[in-house]
Amino acid sequence: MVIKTKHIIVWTVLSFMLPISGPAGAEAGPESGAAVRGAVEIHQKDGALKADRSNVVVYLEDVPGAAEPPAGNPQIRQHGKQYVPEVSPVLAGTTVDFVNDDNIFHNVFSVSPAEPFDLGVYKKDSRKSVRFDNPGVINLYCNIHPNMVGYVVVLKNPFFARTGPDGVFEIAGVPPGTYKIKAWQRFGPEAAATVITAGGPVNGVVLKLTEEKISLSHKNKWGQDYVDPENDAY
Ligand SMILES: [Cu+2]
Repeated sequence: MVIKTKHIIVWTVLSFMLPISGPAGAEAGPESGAAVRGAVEIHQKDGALKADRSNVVVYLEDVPGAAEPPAGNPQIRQHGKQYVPEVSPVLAGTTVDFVNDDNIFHNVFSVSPAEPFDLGVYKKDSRKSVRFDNPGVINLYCNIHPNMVGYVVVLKNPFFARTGPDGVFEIAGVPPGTYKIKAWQRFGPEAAATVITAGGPVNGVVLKLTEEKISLSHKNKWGQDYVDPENDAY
């Protein structure tokens, strides 16, 4: 998670200086606190803004207090030879269920240092689970299908959001304080800014990401090239 200085913008907003905006009831957090809202921008190599700003994980780096993982396990489905969702931010300690929707066998493995694992090969309607205890980014691959690429982003607190295509985010229930807010993407370095809330909402945070790569090609679980990418025979 190396941050380049040129990608850092410091966006410091004293929340009491801003009018409250957004629909009533937007603060859906489990506890009292303020919403932090904004959007990400993705600047491509040619300088153009990327239209699809989905699957960016926006999170607050350090927030005091303990939090429990969700009671129900989040699911990542193997659907149409893709991981759905492709990007899953979770709180450390969360168990994720991997469910095979496809009428073919899939594997799930990761060689990421934070949580290396291999779930073996399993068939339609089967599920296997992994508990993610260590913060970090865990790349998900399938040893059969090289185009299956997913990510579990394990975070230290529950103050995070995943963007949709419009790049908009809202993190609810943030306690008063000064925080570093970061945006993680698949195709380049993170962006960061600082937010300050005195108890009211913070609006208009902009995190500017730079896209540096397109390819997500990778090796199989043995560290070798995939031999027959179209082999669905098993
Ligand atoms: Cu597969």
